[in-house]
Amino acid sequence: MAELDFEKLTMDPAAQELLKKAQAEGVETIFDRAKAMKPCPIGIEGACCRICAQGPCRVPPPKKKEGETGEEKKQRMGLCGATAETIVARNFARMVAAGTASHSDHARGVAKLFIEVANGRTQGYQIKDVAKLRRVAQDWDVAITVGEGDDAKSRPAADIAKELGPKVLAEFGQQEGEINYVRRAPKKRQEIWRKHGVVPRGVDIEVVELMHRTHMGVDQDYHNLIKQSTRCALADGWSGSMISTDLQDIMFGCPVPIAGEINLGVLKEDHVNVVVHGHEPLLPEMLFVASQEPEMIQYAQNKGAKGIQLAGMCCTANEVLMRHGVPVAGNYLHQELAIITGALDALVVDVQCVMQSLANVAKCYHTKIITTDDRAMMEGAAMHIPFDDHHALDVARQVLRAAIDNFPNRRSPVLIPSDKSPTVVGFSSETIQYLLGGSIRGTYYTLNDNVINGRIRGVAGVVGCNNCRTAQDTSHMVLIKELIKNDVIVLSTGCSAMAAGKYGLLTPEAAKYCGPGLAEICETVGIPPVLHMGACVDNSRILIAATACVKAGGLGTDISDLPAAGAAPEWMSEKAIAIGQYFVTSGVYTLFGVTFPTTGSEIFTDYLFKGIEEEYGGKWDFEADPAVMAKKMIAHIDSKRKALGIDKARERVLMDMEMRRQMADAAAGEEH
Ligand code: NFS
Ligand code: SF4
Repeated sequence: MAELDFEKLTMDPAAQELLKKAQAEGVETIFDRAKAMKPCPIGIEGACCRICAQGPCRVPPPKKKEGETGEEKKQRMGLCGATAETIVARNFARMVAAGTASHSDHARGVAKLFIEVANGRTQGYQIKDVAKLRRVAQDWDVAITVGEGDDAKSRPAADIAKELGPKVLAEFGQQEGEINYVRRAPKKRQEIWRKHGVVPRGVDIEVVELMHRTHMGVDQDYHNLIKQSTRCALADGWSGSMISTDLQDIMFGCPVPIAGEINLGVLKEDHVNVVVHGHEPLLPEMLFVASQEPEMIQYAQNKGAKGIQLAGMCCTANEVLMRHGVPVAGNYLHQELAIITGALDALVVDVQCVMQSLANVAKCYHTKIITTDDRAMMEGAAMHIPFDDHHALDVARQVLRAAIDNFPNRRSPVLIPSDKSPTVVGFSSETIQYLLGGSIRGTYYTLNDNVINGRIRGVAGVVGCNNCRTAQDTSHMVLIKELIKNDVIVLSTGCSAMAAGKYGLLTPEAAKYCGPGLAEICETVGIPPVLHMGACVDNSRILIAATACVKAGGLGTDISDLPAAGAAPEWMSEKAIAIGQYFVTSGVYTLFGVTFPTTGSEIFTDYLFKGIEEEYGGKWDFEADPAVMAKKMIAHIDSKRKALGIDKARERVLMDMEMRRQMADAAAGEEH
């Protein structure tokens, strides 16, 4: 194994410590493989087509900047004549389709569970948030009262849920019309989508049509292809993902502020350590319940452990953290490292972002990899215990018992890094409304007011993955710190939110990193400058929050008017591309880091970076340097402030604050 330069691979001291252990023990990780295998230079630009067996066809970029002859252009075609534009747009479209499919298949499972819960056919689940059930039901035209006029009474929750469930599930197979939540968007946004013919009809149909149109010899006009990519991505953000968030909140509880801890230091040497990893919170909800049962704890004690430490990883972690305060063991690049601690008794996985190398790493330690979803099996996993909603609690108990049984099998030296940070999470759009809303002039009023007066310069969504091609967490941290230093409040989800947590940015004390305006808000309201809004499906919460800002007034009439921007500085998954596309076409300037998958076609990339803005008011951008990325986002925020005519207010308020500070300093000086 080649030597690794740990500091360059990750800024996380816990990860560095465990990578050293892995090297000493001869255990290979993604970091070793990334060093040994460089990405394909043509594939990285999206310019390789392998959708038929005449290829793969590679379309390299033009050799000359200008004056390319027809003959030269022809050489840059696939065998069938597909141009760089078509090939790149098709590859991009397929990423959108896969990302949308992932979020939506998750959502479908949630909707099916919801129906079972409504009918009382499950074990362990219930309708926890009746208030949210009633709000969501109204959005689906499901009655929440019975009787007329003065006799009207509240309708029982189970009755509402029984009618709501099938209505929501039907949206996946809906063939015509419009997805329901389009009406949640600002009016102007709805008009833009209708004008361009991109309002999704249903969830599944948009994925299927997009896959058809990217088949060999179908849609060969990049603009027409991106149009369907947009319709598909909007079905992700405004339907699939939004449905997951809503129904999960109803069943498991809408998040409210709660304390937690994050990083590998949450594992405990003398406890049975169980990490839940993946994306769907259905089974983890029951694992949480089972892990607290006295019989289960007794069972662990009988095997010589002090208790059971349940922790999360990736988006599953976000789900159980923000609802129950279950600690987080880490983000995406921590999954192999958790095993390398030698203290992980079971790694329980479901779907998405689960590396196949886990089985290999686990061979060197005692960790049992337990797969739990029939859609996601893994060769070499220790066992498969399938989730079953009718006996979910029993399944959870079975999983925990398997983990406990494995506790006495620990062998290699155990190393649990001491690193862990406290966090405050649970900022659903409802929580933000409660904390930064106003009772008189409508929701989100206080937030808007502070954006208008300039204490808050703007709002940034910083989301997405880790990517082993760039130092773990570094870009997230540089970007977020620069934003909050400039009074930009950050909304975060996914592995990015976990990165923020690891370095202390999810606590109100992080106000010390903020500019004076944002610091004042954080101190007055008692919130962190980075609001953890959940898993990646919960990016839908950011759409709702943005819409609420528009509706509260004073910041324009559409999402694209807001002084806001989005970024995924360390993205890697197809889901991130689907998310990016629905943010852009919902009106948000969205920047990605690391690499950009369309640079193989200048024309197509130009469209994403410029032309698309004329149609949707949002656009893509690529920036590998997180400090420059922050500058670009702030410049965009400032241009939106100027367009709204609120650029001067900020100068005034900051001057006021500076004056107040000087007065305070002077007063303090006199006292001494
Ligand atoms: Ni989002 Fe969450 Fe993480 Fe990326 Fe994967 S866990 S769904 S895809 S890697 S942020
Ligand atoms: Fe080559 Fe065309 Fe087949 Fe793609 S579809 S692999 S460009 S021949």
